[in-house]
Amino acid sequence: MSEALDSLQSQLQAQIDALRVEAVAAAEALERESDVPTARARFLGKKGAFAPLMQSLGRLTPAERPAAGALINVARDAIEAAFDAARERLVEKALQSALDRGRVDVTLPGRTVAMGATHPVQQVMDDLVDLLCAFGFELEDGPEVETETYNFDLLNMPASHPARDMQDTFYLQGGLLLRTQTSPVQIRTMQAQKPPVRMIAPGKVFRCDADTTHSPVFHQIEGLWIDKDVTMADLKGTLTHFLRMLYGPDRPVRFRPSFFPFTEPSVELDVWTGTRWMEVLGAGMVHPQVLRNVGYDPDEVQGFAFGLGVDRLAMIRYGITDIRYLWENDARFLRQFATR
Ligand code: FA5
Repeated sequence: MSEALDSLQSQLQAQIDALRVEAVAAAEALERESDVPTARARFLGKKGAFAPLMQSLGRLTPAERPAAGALINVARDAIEAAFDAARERLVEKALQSALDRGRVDVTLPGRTVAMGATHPVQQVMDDLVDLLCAFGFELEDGPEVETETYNFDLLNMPASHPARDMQDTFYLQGGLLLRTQTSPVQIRTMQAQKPPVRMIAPGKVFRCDADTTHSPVFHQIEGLWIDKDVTMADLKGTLTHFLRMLYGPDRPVRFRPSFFPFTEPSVELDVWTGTRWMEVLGAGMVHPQVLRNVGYDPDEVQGFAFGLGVDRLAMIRYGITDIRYLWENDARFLRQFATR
């Protein structure tokens, strides 16, 4: 090797070493992973510090080039490794600081979460439904927003019928209303099924009504049993048995004759609260006109229907004197009925 080449090589070597030291120091000084690519490009990128060195290779003879090229490659590899190490270190550091920020002290006492409980009306509703299902009634459902046809007309209460005034109705636009009773589900079920039918339909109903035993939103369970030879005795037996299961055999109950356009004869049932009689349900033998309205033949089938006032049954069970307590959402009141 000539002296000139020697000096060119050692000059190149010195440059490479200087760059390498600078690059490794720069990699080690980095503090964020996101800064790694820019710093790396400053040395190894197309326009980085190594680019002129690569170009200078062109000024060497073919014989000189391999050794010089190898020097550059070794340095580049070392720098590449320094930036890889920096990336790894910074990723680890970011992870550690995220973990430190989110550190959980497992020795601290837990925060208690206030537990809700089933509302007393829902508890009674659930019990009633269970009991009635055990009697063989099947669950049905219907809309809370109804048409006049289902809420009234098909239940034998045409527009002119004075019985419509028995239930103060919340009317909506477009001929719709909030159902005043669960009885429309009777109609919907009979329209959809052939007899025999034995169904219950629990749900919310709405009336413009408010005092100690009347709430504007309350709950009913409709019951319907249609078959070839269902009689008034079945009605009385079923409902008496049902109330005995609920309140025990000693609770006084009484049937009173009543009137509903969709049943004939009709009755109401009162339960003794301890201080007074409380009306809890309306019932009766399904009116032949209602059977005809759904395409049933009243000479072939008959049956009974009932509509239970669930909130009133809850008042009796828990000795609540004013229905409005049930809906004021006072936690001190509701907590008394928590079962868990
Ligand atoms: C009816 O709603 C009839 N659909 C029941 C029926 C069904 C009769 C099938 C015959 C055959 P009534 O308006 O009486 O009837 O209401 C039934 C029960 O709901 C009442 O006995 C009472 O316990 C309860 N109830 C009525 N209005 C309210 C109210 N505003 N707040 C709480 N409970 C009420």
